[in-house]
Amino acid sequence: MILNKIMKELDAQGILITNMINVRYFTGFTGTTGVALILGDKRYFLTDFRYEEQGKKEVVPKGFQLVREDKDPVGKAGELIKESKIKKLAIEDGSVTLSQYRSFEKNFGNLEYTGIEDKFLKARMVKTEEEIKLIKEATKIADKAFENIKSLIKEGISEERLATELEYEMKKLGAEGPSFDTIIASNYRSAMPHGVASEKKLQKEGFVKFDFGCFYKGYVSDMTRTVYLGINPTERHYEIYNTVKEAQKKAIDAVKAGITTRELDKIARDYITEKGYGDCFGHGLGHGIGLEIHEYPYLSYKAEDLVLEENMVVTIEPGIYIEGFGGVRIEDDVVVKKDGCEVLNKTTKEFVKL
Ligand SMILES: [Mn+2]
Repeated sequence: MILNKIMKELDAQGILITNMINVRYFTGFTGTTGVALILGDKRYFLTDFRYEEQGKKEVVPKGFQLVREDKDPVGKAGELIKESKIKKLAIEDGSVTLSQYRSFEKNFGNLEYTGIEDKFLKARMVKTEEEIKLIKEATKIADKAFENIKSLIKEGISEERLATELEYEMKKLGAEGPSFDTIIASNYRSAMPHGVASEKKLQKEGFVKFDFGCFYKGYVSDMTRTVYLGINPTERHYEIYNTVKEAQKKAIDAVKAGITTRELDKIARDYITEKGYGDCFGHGLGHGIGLEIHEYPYLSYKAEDLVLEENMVVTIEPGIYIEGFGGVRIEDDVVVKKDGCEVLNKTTKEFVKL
């Protein structure tokens, strides 16, 4: 099992998992309060009265023993740790706060600590068939919701109202909610890569960029489409749009197990640079998705260069942004395969005029 392997690699005898995303990933627990504690070959899940029943159902099949502790989970973990006589405990160095760490030191006795977060993030990169199924469903919902609100994309409606309609559609289609603050950026605002929907009303003759997604059974989707509202796009609108579209296609065509994240980023970036827009593509090409909207691996010249493996799920989302004019981004979620990839989003990427 992966936890034992990681523990061995770190030369630790115990792992404390407090980040709820990792708790869910390793124990199956979907509630909001609980910690997992691995001590040698023993696996405990500590939670309170509210989650006793749900916790048992979820974590026992994953090999965890539920320990109910209503008052002091850290103190209880301390008792178990002291009994086990372990010497080195791995904790999530990327998410444990200083005050949590101080309370560990106070409650756990004399221990050596080591960080485990990076190994957890890497363990989560390659998805299981079950995880891929859920991400696919989340992607389907996003595609369908976008289709369902298309008739509302008109002059005069506010970005916020449109975002509300989109999120409502996703929920009606079975989503738990949006996977991040819905981005709808119209006209000059489309030049902002992360322009969260504002009270601005849509106006004619400009781009409208939609970047959105949903949670489905804990797993996310993330997609971006840019449409043109109006009837007279300029040459520049077409040029920018087609450059992004072609850059995205080149990157998608290159996705397969074995290529590295930086190689992929470079394919899209080189093309955009060749077309004269290199300075207008300031973010990475994409990122992993799963239980979180941004996960390893990051497809960026700024991030660690990692080799893509089969069944990683990543976004491919190049963009060009020109202040005062507008911007375009096109984003799909793809599953890495041995000799290529499966593109999950089905919404058209042609230049759409509405
Ligand atoms: Mn994204």
